[in-house]
Amino acid sequence: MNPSKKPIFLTQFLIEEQRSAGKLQPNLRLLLEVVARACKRISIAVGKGALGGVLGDAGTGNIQGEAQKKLDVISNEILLEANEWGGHLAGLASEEMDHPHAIPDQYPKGGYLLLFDPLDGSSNIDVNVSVGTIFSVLRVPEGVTQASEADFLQPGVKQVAAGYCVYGPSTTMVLTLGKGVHQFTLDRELGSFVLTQRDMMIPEDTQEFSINMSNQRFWEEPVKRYIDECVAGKSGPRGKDFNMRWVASMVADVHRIITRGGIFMYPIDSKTKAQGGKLRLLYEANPMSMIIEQAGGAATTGRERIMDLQPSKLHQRVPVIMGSKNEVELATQYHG
Ligand code: AFP
Repeated sequence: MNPSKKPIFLTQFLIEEQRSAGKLQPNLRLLLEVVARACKRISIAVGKGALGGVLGDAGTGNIQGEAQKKLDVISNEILLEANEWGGHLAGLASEEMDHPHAIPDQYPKGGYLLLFDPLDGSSNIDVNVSVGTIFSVLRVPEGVTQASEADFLQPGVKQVAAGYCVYGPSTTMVLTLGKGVHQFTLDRELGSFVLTQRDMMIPEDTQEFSINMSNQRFWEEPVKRYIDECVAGKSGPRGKDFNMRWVASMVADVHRIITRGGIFMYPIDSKTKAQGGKLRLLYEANPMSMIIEQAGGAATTGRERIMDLQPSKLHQRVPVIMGSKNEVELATQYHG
């Protein structure tokens, strides 16, 4: 951001998007503002750390059999509470809930569906490493007021907006409405998101890969080949040295890639094959794929474009390879 220029707040940005040829529907604008407000509350809760008494396990598990952290549960509740009454939604779905959350009877229903991972990377909370919120917005099928699970099973290409928030040294929100990717930074004193980068673009080439190397022995041949060639560096077939980074919060790894390029991989392996992969399609892979593609990158399962997949269940998992276009294409090409 140019400090001599007047800041553009998220509200102003969204109103301008709405005005320019009616690109953004008023109800979608309201939805995004409400999500942003919820993220500010999550950011405050995360930022208090041990002082807020919010660290540690909640003592419960989610549908994926993963232990829930207190902040997973708190973040989920913040997003539900913020969004259920506004009249812009016909349903919400979350990583932390087995089934979609119905809009309570007393509130009006709207034309959108909101899906989210309320606190991605939550195993990093207790060690004070970046975590984040990922969200995806779909249109509710025509004629539906109270959405059922089947209404959420739409391919990623149907998303009307997607975004994530990283709760790191600063809180940043990255948003796409289907035309470019924009970054907002939370001004903590003002309590407002300020536009800090318009039209983010991922470099097409990179020398940085991101994968959990401890899974190496479980990988399929194409992934082994791709990573072996990166690791071989200058003297290998790629003829250049590669660096490696793995935060283990997808939001943080993808944010780095959007900022300076790279390839992020959570491929299918023999450990996760039975469940279809590690990461969730509807509220992790799809929104991140939309953002990555809108920023000029690519996102595949290794075999197909992620956003073309027809989901078959709410908590479906998929293999994920995303980031700098030329690297994703090469890794995908190795899958034959
Ligand atoms: P948690 O939210 O349970 O910490 O999972 C985070 C995540 O889904 C994704 O954000 C990371 O990229 C990935 O898992 C890390 O997985 P590994 O722990 O297997 O490296």
